[in-house]
Amino acid sequence: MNAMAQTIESTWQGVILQDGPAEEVSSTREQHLKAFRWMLLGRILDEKFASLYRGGKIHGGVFIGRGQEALSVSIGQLLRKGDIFAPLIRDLAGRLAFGEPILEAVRNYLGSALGPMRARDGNVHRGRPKQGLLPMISHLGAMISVVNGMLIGRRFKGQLGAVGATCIGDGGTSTGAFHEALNQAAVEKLPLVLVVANNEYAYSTPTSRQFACRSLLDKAVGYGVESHGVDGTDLAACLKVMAKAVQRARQGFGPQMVVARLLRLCGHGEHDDASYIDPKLKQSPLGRDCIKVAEDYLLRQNWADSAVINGLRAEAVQKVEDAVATVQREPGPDPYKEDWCALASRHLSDGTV
Ligand SMILES: Cc1ncc(C[n+]2csc(CCOP(=O)(O)OP(=O)(O)O)c2C)c(N)n1
Ligand SMILES: [Mg+2]
Repeated sequence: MNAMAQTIESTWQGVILQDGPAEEVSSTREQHLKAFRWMLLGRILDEKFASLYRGGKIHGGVFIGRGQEALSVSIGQLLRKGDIFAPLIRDLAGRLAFGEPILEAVRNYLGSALGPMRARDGNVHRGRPKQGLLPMISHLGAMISVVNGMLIGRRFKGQLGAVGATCIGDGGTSTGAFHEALNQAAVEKLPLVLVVANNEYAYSTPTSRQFACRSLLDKAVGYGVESHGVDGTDLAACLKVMAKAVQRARQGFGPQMVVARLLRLCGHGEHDDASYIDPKLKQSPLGRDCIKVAEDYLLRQNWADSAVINGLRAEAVQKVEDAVATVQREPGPDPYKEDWCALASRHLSDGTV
């Protein structure tokens, strides 16, 4: 096996939580290939969910991260085992990069009793808190204070060194929860990385109707928080900036806010045609597809050729097809097998998930 093939092979090894100081080796060929592979898998799985939704096989909403994979993967991949990750609705690619097995995602969407929430909750509402992957709270901004609380809890126990990361959109930065939590993180100097995806719209509301500051970076300045701007369509830039943010949080410089500019190349959810997005924005650099940008970069650097890229794409398609075929044969929930207690079934209430 030649060196390029070996690297590709190793990027497909094991779906486990990241280990080791990944942020110290940013910008390497291996890291880019690994990230690109998660981006592809996230995109293809998202597209599968969208198609299953249109076919009536998924109940509830489907919210995808098309156009935001570079940003999402950067944070997921740069966290380590022992860190905390609280993703938002467009972070399937980041979840996979952090270590969420593809089967967990498919089981939750298709309502398998073997899924992490045992079909008691759907779509993005899934996680493994014990492994640092928090189930998403829909109320925008609420996840930040949950991560703060976990980081403070670890500090009380003397467990230092972990970073907590969470993601939010431009619209979410207008909530009271966002401001209270950012202020608390700053005062407590918590190792928090707050990733803001400014995709120019909160549902159909443009940023001009959301905030009057020059840039969302200014919101961090107001609380004494270090902030970093990045082109969210550019994987190389995202990996570099995110590595710095994660490292500074881990080294004790307090919360870090990363603000990425990009567009979501889809509706708010699969029920939305996104017809309100300004065509001029779509044609601007913000409207670039981050997968295409990353692919061109890999080719330009001579880190992969088109055969390698096609191979990665074909493997991702196969993984998605296999996972869906497996889950479609699994049983749905059986309420008579649940061990009920107040407001929940026991495994959810005692935190064994
Ligand atoms: C506190 C709160 N208000 C309103 C909503 C309803 N809601 C869900 S997503 C969304 C838009 C979010 O926009 P943004 O934060 O920019 O993220 P994006 O969807 O663009 O990724 C809204 C208004 C909510 N979930 N929580
Ligand atoms: Mg938005």
